[in-house]
Amino acid sequence: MDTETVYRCPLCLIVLGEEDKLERFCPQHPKNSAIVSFTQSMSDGSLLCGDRCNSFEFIGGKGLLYRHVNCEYGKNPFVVISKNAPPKLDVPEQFSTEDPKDKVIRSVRVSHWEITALRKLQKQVGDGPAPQEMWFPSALLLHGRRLGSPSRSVVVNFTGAKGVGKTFFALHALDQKGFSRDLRPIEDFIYCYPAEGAAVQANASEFLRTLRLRELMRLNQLFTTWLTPSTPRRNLKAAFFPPEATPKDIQPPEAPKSEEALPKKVESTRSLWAHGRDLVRELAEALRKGGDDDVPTAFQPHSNLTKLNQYRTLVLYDVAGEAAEVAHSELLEQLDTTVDVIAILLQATDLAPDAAERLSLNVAWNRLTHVKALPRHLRPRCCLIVTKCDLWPTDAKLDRHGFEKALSAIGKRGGLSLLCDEVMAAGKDGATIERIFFVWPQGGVNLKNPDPVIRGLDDFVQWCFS
Ligand SMILES: Nc1nc2c(ncn2[C@@H]2O[C@H](COP(=O)(O)OP(=O)(O)OP(=O)(O)O)[C@@H](O)[C@H]2O)c(=O)[nH]1
Ligand SMILES: [Mg+2]
Ligand SMILES: [Zn+2]
Ligand SMILES: [Zn+2]
Repeated sequence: MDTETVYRCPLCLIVLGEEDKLERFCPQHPKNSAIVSFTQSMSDGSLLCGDRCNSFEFIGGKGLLYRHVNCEYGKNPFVVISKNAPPKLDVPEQFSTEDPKDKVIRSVRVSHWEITALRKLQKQVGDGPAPQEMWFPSALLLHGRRLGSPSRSVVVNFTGAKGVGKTFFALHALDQKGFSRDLRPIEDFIYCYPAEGAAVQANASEFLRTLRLRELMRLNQLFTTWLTPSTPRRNLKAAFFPPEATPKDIQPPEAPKSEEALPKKVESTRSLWAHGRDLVRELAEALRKGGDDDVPTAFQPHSNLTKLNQYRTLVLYDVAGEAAEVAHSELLEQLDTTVDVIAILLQATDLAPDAAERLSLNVAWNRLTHVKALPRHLRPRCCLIVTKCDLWPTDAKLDRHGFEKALSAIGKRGGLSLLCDEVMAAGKDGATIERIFFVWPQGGVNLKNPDPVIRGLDDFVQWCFS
């Protein structure tokens, strides 16, 4: 195996090593479950269900699941722990919640595949003690190389002030209809980290509510009324994309329509070229050294573990605004050095000449200073996402240049002027911000348009995988 390849648990983000164990559960062969040592599984394929079982190819009802034994953060929100009884898995089919439209408490059924899979697990555990960790699809086992080179799994930290649109954008990144070009997700996985000390019911219903949101989107129904401010924690939203990029996927975007003029993006072709160049270099280096062991992973026949990683996965940590609004957040500091990309969101409406407060700009500046202060070798790639561009509030053009103009018109002093400097430098050598994306739902958010295309989403996702 390529020594640079590392595998990480998607829920706690630690690099899996000798002491770590995973349990696998195959819904097609529930009796075949086993706890396997991670290192051992590299050589004997014990992380797969069996020679003839293809559950590793699926995400969803038929797909192989793992849990990271003793995972520090990834606990199952449906496990009830009581004093005198063993931990019990209790996955409801429905939950009660206030309907945001008429404010009446209703019972809502959730039929996302995760609930079906967890109920199957519940049946399997029966009266025995339930493991306390959360299960995740085998394809979500993070696979990457240490050196931030192009990877098939990209972990993004989404942060920004409250209400800036993190959850809205993250949810659309899981939805095929949010995209306008060929690269579209084929499945998704959602997880809400249970709040410490909170009642099981509260954690479970937050999780069910998020799954319900996703379901409404899939059904093309209005879901924005269901968006609630998140509790100050992270949520995980993962989108799975088809295995290989076809050349069509990585074409530069079509020229924007005049009223939506955005800077021409040549980034995706550039990075594709850079990726190819890196692979050729690696291969040349390996051939020069000689010996099969040195052949880079991309050229090796599929080992049992690489079988699992056919999908490209985009993992979005959607961190509630409160965490970003304080000067120091332990949660963010931990995430900042373990993710591949830090995406800082700010909202276009804060650019209005008469905006009452510009919280999202101040938070973005605060976040940027933290990213800048990280040691080089620990610093993830960083981008800025300008949300709510359907509500673009200034006369300046909706493009990079107009954004710079609008920013400098409102803030010449203090933090805002420093934010301006960072924005001006974006994309240049050594700059903190690598790219700026402008995003908005085409046609705005309204009842007639519950599931719009999200402008800028394709570019963002392609950049993440580049
Ligand atoms: N018009 C418009 N509204 C948006 C857009 N993005 C989000 N919204 C709305 O803004 C509100 C807040 O969005 P959220 O995604 O919940 O914000 P958040 O950043 O997750 O907020 P917290 O979870 O509280 O930190 C919702 O009512 C969304 O419908 C956008 O691009 N355009
Ligand atoms: Mg949110
Ligand atoms: Zn199986
Ligand atoms: Zn873990």
